[in-house]
Amino acid sequence: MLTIDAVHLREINMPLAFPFETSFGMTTGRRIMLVELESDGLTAWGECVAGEHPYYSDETIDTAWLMAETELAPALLGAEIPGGGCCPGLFKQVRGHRMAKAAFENAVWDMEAQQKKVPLAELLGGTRSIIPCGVSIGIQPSKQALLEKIDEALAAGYQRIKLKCKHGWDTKIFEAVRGRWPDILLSCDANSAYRVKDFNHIAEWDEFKLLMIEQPLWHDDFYFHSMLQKQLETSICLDESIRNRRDALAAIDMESCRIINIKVGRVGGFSEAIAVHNAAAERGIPVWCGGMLETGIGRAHNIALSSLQNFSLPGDVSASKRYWTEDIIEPEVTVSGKGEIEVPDGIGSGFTVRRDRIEKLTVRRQTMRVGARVTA
Ligand code: OSB
Ligand code: MG
Repeated sequence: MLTIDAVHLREINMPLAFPFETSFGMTTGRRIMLVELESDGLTAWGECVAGEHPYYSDETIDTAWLMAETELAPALLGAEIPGGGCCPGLFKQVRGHRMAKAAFENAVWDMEAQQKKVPLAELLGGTRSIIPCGVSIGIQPSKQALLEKIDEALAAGYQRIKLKCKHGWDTKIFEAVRGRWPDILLSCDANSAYRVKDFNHIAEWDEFKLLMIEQPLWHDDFYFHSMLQKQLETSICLDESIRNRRDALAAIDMESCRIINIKVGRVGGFSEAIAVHNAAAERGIPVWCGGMLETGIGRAHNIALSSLQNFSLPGDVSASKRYWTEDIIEPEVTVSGKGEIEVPDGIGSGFTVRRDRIEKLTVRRQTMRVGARVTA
């Protein structure tokens, strides 16, 4: 059994090593909420992947902070629970706010792994000792700049290249990339940039033999994706639309996609991520682990999740140095020349959190304890 004695919330501000542009906007630095839990002398961390603006999902770091403070920390503090699997129950009265919930739930799983002295990956049911890695390459200032980025990623060994796309940065770009690299695993991610009038335009991409087209239409849609999938040879992969296991079942049944991107924050924590993974596995739908420009804390959790068997396609979980000049964990996440990350076999996440570095990056903090609340 675990009892959470204290919750520490922090906001850290971290500049990205390289700007990241998607169809919904440009990110140059991140404001990130971290959750640190204390239980019986142990400490565990969780990262909230909500962005600064509600452009990818309706949550932001500020809504997550509010929910953490007013609902989630009070629900968790003092509760006596066996582990992370109990969090969905504790939080069930709160509708939505899945990224905020995931930051807490994932920290509790991490704590449980430490208490049981097992690797987090093993606790989650993972079986893979190495995970295949891809990269997500943002929209670049020029085609030449993009080709250079791809060159670098391939030279580093990454197994799949995903191109962010939007109107004006799609067909011509795919043509140039395919012209230069006819055989690489290539995919694209539109983050909902297209509409029904674009179906014929998207169908032209079949000639590029993309591994998948990620979330071409509305962020909350299954029906029109199903209409589009009927007109494509290329597989659709859903990201934004899949909030939970039931969404995955609906999307699979309606043939809205043939591949699912699982982001543990988007689905509300490890319990639901495992449920989506299992539902997809039972129906022969491969999944891969998405990324949200995480620090090492979220990245370590993504690695543990990616060790589950049906994470069979290369994910967006890549090396720390692609995002940060200096990460907040030790060792930093590295990718081998074969484009693989080793799943740590140490206790817990297998990484150490660098408190000194976090301290320097912290711009806001709050501590809550059972029966008392202290603002620092
Ligand atoms: O749609 O997968 C996405 C980043 C922020 C928001 C949404 C997405 C992304 C990425 C980056 O593609 C993945 C990563 O490298 O972390
Ligand atoms: Mg995506």
